[in-house]
Amino acid sequence: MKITGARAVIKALEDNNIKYIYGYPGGAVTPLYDELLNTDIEHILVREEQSAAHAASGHSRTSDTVGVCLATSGPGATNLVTGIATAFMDSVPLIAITGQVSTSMVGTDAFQEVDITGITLPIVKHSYLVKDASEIPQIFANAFHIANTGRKGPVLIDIPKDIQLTSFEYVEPTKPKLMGYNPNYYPNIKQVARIKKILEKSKKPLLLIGGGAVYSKCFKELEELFEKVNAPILTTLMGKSAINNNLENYFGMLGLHGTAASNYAINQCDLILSLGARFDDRATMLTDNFAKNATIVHVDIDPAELGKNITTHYPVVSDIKNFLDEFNPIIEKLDYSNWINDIKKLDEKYPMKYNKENINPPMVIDRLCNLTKGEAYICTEVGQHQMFAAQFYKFSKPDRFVTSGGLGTMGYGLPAAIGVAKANPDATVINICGDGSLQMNFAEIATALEQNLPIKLFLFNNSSLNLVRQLQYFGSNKRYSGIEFTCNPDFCKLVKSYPNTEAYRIDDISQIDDVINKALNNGKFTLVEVNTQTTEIVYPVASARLGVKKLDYFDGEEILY
Ligand SMILES: Cc1ncc(C[n+]2csc(CCOP(=O)(O)OP(=O)(O)O)c2C)c(N)n1
Repeated sequence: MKITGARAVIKALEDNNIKYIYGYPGGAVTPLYDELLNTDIEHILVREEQSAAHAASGHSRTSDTVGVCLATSGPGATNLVTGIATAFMDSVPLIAITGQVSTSMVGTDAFQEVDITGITLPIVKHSYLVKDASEIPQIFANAFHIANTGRKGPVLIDIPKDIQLTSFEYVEPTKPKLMGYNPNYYPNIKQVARIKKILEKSKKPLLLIGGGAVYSKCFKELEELFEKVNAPILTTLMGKSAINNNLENYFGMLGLHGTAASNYAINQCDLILSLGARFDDRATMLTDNFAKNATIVHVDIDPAELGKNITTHYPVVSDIKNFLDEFNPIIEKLDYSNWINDIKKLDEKYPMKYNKENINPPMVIDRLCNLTKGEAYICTEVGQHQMFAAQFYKFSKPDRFVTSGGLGTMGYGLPAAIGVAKANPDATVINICGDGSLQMNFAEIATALEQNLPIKLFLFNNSSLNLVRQLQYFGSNKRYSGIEFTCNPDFCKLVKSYPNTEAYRIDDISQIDDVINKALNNGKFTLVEVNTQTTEIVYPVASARLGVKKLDYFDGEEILY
């Protein structure tokens, strides 16, 4: 059977159960767009290519399918770059397809030509420039395999226009077998036994859960571990939705904006059992002062992570679920009540809190968490609102937190929410945003409406890039520079200018519950705007100079560990 390159691309997507593709057309992908008319795969036309990558990322993170985005050559491809880097940093499986100028023109500075495989080299797991149409079936089979195995990540496939039009004799791809690519999913049993012994010897262990545990889908296995090992639990930002945040032993997020209790625990513990956390600098802060008294057991699917940022005493290469499948059955019940009580006391002395007199983001997020029972999908942009969401939304179900943790990409939340809502049509999908971030990609409101997605935007409007203001407050002696917006739109009117939307403003504490309930139940795309103060600070803040050894707590209080 002879088929064209473009048909082969669509067939490869069909064969991989792809139902949606997020994209934006252009001259170098017209054959692919023509082929999209002959398939059941639904194309979702975004308003800018970056959003196609973010939407595909949101889809991927909250479903069993790999997100796919499509852009034309040149500016279309470069607009994808931020989205690809965002996915790379958070280990999100993604297939990014770009059109390229025709083969004979590659390298001639042709119209809309850009070397996208070169540009993206450091931010993809792998990339392909297709040189022969007959390679397409195998390239796609390999690309899906690479994106969705081992430590997951984005794969870029750049396809010249003439190759999309070329016909070739179709041959089924073989099962991917890639030289030098053999991700290891299973732990060495001897190592698992050794870690059991190390844990049993420890007096003050703590369990640190990272994003790798979310991707490993080991919610149940983690609960089994927590039932057996009564030790304190911490998470990274990315690990928050790997566990039920209401567990009694869970002391919150560690690091820069982590709880006082978790940073205390890091200082005091004698063992960290890290499951899928990569010791990012926001979590460890200054590594010289990080967990100085602790033996570090680091379980990660990516061998390159082990010992990368901090000295690892016991590295284990494994998928987290597979590690727990071996570890849980051999572990006896272990109880560290004294150690837990120690941390609890500190937690009671220095709890997470917010001002109860004036309306503020933590107060609204706390209510939102209550009214959604911690079960909503929470997407975020990047800024203070993101940190408040991480601190105050207590997730009770797995895989619900969709945030750009690694790259910290403003403009991520709304398009990601579109992907989440497409992948989970009956779920409540909320994007928590600041006015700076929302304005980066707010044109995607139209995409959400075209798709009939009743996403809820919770906008904390301070007419300012307030997380940067906070950095300048602490780091630049309160010399504020380049952070103020003096011409913001009336966001409610803006959203209402689209058909079939709702917009509410919360001005007073007494309105919070009522407005949240209305927003959650109206079945429409909705904006809830809360005007907040620029004086808002995300507390606690770990010291840039001393890391987790010193914390600026609320009301100017300092905690030294
Ligand atoms: C694309 C991008 N540009 C710049 C930054 C740097 N940055 C981090 S937070 C922030 C301010 C965010 O402002 P806003 O979205 O209004 O949220 P707020 O902090 O006010 O809650 C900026 C500019 C970034 N993270 N991403």
